[in-house]
Amino acid sequence: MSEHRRSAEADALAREVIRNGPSLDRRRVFQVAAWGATGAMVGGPALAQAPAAAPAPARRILQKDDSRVLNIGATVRTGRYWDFNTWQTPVEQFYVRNHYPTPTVETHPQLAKEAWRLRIHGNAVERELTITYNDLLRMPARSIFSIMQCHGNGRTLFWEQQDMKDVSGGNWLLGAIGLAEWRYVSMNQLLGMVGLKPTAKAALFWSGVDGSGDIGRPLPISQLRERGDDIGLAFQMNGSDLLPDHGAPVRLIVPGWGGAASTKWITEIKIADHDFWVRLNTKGEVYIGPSYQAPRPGPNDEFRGATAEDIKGEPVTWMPPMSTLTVPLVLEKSANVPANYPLQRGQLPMLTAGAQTMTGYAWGPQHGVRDVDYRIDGGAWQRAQIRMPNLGRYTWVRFDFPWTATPGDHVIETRTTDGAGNTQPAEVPFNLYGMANNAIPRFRVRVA
Ligand SMILES: Nc1nc2c(c(=O)[nH]1)N[C@H]1C(S)=C(S)[C@@H](COP(=O)(O)O)O[C@H]1N2
Ligand SMILES: [Mo]
Repeated sequence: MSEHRRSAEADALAREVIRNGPSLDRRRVFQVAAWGATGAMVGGPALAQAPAAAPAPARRILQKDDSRVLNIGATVRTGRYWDFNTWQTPVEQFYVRNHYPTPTVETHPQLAKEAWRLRIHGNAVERELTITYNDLLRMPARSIFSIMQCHGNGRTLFWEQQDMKDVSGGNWLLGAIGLAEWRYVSMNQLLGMVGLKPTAKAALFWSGVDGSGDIGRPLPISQLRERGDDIGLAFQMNGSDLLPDHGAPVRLIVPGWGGAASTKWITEIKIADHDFWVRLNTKGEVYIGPSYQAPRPGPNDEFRGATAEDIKGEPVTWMPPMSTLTVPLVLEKSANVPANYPLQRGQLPMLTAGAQTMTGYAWGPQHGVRDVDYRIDGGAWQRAQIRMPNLGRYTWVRFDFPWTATPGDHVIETRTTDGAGNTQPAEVPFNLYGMANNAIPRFRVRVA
């Protein structure tokens, strides 16, 4: 029973975090919540005996509309980052990246909370486990503030700043990112229940629900060993149950890695003593180009919906340090200008002459943000003021700086340096799908 007491304590502490905000030492919460290794709740029957959670309050299910995001493709919506002014991104303003139409309970009854099942299995777990949505709600949950960001964020800079017309993909500008508070059950909790064998090499997180059922991504087991408290199964975003667009009822979150690792509508976790190759880590979301080397599969690796010939490039992982002003980028060379973009092709955003406060966002989830610099018209780099809150490496920071704008056209550049001293480069080498372009963005403005 002591495990259940500790779970209640973890929940009480989590509530305290939410009440008290950033000042509370979150690590304390995380330590208390990491109790899964004792494995008391193993298997279906034991779960069924666990004390029932309080019924969740009824929540209105919103289907996202396009009034506060920008439609850049049939199933793809970018955040209007030039309109952002909050630290936490409201769900209505959060980007959506779906390879296929959003599956809902109507189209996919297995996504109903009562029907949803997650199977954890494979030759590197001690005991296989299938859990229901209610089982998940009974487990100790954590809260984490983390950005979610598509690997393709910044792709536009390949076209606009580096003249790389061969780069293909959606025109995200710098809006394929948002920051949410995620409520989740950690992988450490789940791994404690299934028992991880020392032979474990990789874990495949699989949906199999949307589209042709080919979406999922593996993680090397080192990620789960190093960050098992941070990676987990999320069921709430900003305090409300997940929307269908964001993976309802349950999705994976892998803070800091590009969004493709964070499988939505998840139904299966397979943990094995070999690597996995699927569409998204062979030819789907990989670095393909002369500067990158395609990995070689091992003899016992498992292929699901992909073959060895499909392995075309390096799988993408951490997102590098990046920054943006809340100013729309000028679109001149991109193949298309999204409908409803606030600027026509080649048009510059207008600013009023005189004293301005320029605002922006900076992030670098592997090591956190150390400094943000800016420069005007190629002048000297100056330090921007970073504003609170700043809750650790997985969150972004807001920054600002004063600028006395003089009439005429100007170029403003912003640059993040992360905690390990990595700084945004002037240019990024070509890769076919335009992954992770963190080149220093150049914002052109017209002052009148
Ligand atoms: N099942 C499934 N999971 C998925 C995807 C998808 O199309 N299907 N898209 C991935 C990609 S590429 C990204 S960037 C994130 C986007 O998450 P969001 O739409 O909640 O912002 O989900 C990831 N998980
Ligand atoms: Mo993505």
